[in-house]
Amino acid sequence: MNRVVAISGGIGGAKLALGLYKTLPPVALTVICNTGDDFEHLGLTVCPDIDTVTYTLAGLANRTLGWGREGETWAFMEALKAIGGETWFRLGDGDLALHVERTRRLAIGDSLSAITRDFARSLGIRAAVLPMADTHVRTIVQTPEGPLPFQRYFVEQQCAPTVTGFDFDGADKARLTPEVAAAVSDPDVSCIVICPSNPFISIDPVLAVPGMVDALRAAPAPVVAVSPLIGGDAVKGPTAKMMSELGLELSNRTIAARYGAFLDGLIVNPGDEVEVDLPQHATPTLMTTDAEKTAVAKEVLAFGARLAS
Ligand code: FO1
Repeated sequence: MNRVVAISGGIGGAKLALGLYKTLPPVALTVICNTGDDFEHLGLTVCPDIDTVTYTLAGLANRTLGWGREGETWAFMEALKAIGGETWFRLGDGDLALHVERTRRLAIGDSLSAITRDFARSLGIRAAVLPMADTHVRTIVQTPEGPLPFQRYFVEQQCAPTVTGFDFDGADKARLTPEVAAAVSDPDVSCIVICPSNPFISIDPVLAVPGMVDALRAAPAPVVAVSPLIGGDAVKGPTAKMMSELGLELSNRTIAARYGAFLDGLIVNPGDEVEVDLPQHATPTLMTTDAEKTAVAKEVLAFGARLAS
């Protein structure tokens, strides 16, 4: 069986992961998720990108917010607010159950990989959902006013501060998990897909895990990135704002250069082609409907097959 590996952040990446999941035999997909957004909040371990991918593949994702669960209730947050608790980061009641159980299992020594696998199975997911690492990696956003933990920057401050750089605390001590290492080096994998996630805060933390870039460079399968830019802008989120604040050109040249060490091909939205020294394929990459998600997935798989042959 031809397996496919996707490397994903949260909302944008999960859309392509869902397209791949619906296109492939479900057990053929492995999604490696960013954990740089993870943090400890209200005594709980929060793993937004793992959970967004899990809820999306399980058909449970909140269609309006993109994160959390559809049909969520918020009694916990209302009760927390009434007693003066922290409410800047919202956990819905159903989502809270997952957080309590994950935190309980981490406390008894279970690995994040095992917990993520078990939750995915319980929710009926047949693909493999993997955290990029089992130890803490925490994205820190550097701003002129000082460093900000990722969710303080992203949710509490709504990405308003100017970004001057990023640190991935703990990345130097992280190790590729056996599952991640096996997936990337698997000779039965026909394509490794870098999802259209934010390169700085969703993909770079994964690449910061020691050994990841080398593993991608040595991978038997072609590595294909889907650009997060459409019409020279990001569909959603702070990708374009970060690029301009970091003094980078707002084009796919920047995306290609970012992944240049291991990239075999780049998929861009029509009109966003750039002169780069690697194969490029233009196809509409906006993924609002499920049909668009599977259409992009099919283009990615066909492009990957062309690169492999
Ligand atoms: N994003 C928000 O904008 N506000 C929130 O209150 C919020 C809560 C939240 C809870 C659980 C979860 O898994 C994700 C949550 N997100 C929230 C999304 C999250 O901050 C971002 O999507 C990612 O970290 C960026 O990929």
